[in-house]
Amino acid sequence: MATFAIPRISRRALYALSGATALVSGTYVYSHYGKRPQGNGPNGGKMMAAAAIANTPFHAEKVSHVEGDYQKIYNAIAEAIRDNDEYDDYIGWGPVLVRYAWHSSGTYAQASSGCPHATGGSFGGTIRWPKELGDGANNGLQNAEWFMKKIHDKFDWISWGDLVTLGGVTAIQEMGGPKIGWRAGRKELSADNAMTSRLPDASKDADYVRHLFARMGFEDREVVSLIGAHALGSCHVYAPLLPGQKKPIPGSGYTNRWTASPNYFTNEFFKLLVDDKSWHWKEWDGPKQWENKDGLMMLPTDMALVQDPKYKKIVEMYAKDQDLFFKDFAKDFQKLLELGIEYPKETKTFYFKTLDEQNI
Ligand code: FMI
Repeated sequence: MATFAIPRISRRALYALSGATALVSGTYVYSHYGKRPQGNGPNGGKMMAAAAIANTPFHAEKVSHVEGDYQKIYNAIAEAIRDNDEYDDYIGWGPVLVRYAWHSSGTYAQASSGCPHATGGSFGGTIRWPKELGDGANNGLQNAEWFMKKIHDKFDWISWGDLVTLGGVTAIQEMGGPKIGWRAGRKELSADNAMTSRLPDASKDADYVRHLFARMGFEDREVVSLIGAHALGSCHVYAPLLPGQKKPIPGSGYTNRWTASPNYFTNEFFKLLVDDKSWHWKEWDGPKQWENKDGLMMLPTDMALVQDPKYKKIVEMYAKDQDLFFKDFAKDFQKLLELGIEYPKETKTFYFKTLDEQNI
């Protein structure tokens, strides 16, 4: 695609085959409300009586654009993914766009006794503000912003929150994943609303994961299905270089891929957790991570999903039944992307066609 400075190499076959801080620290949660007690329950403290309302403080607007307008943006993102498939050693752009959508949404915190209404989430598109994008947990997502900026230059009427989440939906579907329902109407919020230090820390255990995701309102089964997206993509000590970029920017510090098909959405992540008997701590100078005989990786929080008996049952279920995983993931990913948002009753849920389905 001409607007991307990367040479066009179309290799669909290879593409298909190749394979937040209310930082929970002790018992306190740091939010922009300051340090507040988190409480012991998985909901991070006693919920407010009016939690149902307080948990959806962002009111989506009634949009004037129709489904076909958004399908055009879907197609522009999908074509840019397809036509620039050499990015990140031929993993391509899909996985980083999924991570971008997740990190924009995963800043969400429900209302609780310390915080009278919910905050964060994808609504305001605040991940593009330097303060939020520069959060350590977002290392490497500068590349996703670079990619999306070119799409926004062409379709400047779409809000950033809508664009970032639509990017995640497009990437999942184009990488062979399930159809994800998507709704428009997010509005821009100013840089004052940028959230930092709210995303999970990959070095932690199952209890930490359970509490962190409960802050967003997710239960065990939803947490496991969402983390199943680690079938995709790779960890990076340094983010892949962009065209013309000389000095690499830091990634998460972890390294390698989770599965042998990092640009194809599957239940392979769960199968590897259940079936592979060769997992051991990687010997290296970097952060603690697991490695198997084939050089694939797991984060400590990934391995926590088979160390915790409740999580493990769900992992085993998804390892056996990819259709069930796809069904759950579609529902849970849409929930993630819509955290904190109340839509006008007439808002339609769109299900976009893939490029293949349109013979493009
Ligand atoms: Fe994950 N992720 N993730 N992830 N993620 C990635 C990459 C990555 C964590 C940590 C983590 C979810 C949850 C969580 C997703 C999707 C999702 C990396 C490597 C790390 C360290 C980043 C890099 O480039 O080095 C946790 C432990 C902390 C934030 C965590 O809870 C969820 C819920 C999802 C989707 C729903 C994807 C697709 C990638 C690959 C990105 C890429 O660039 O390849």
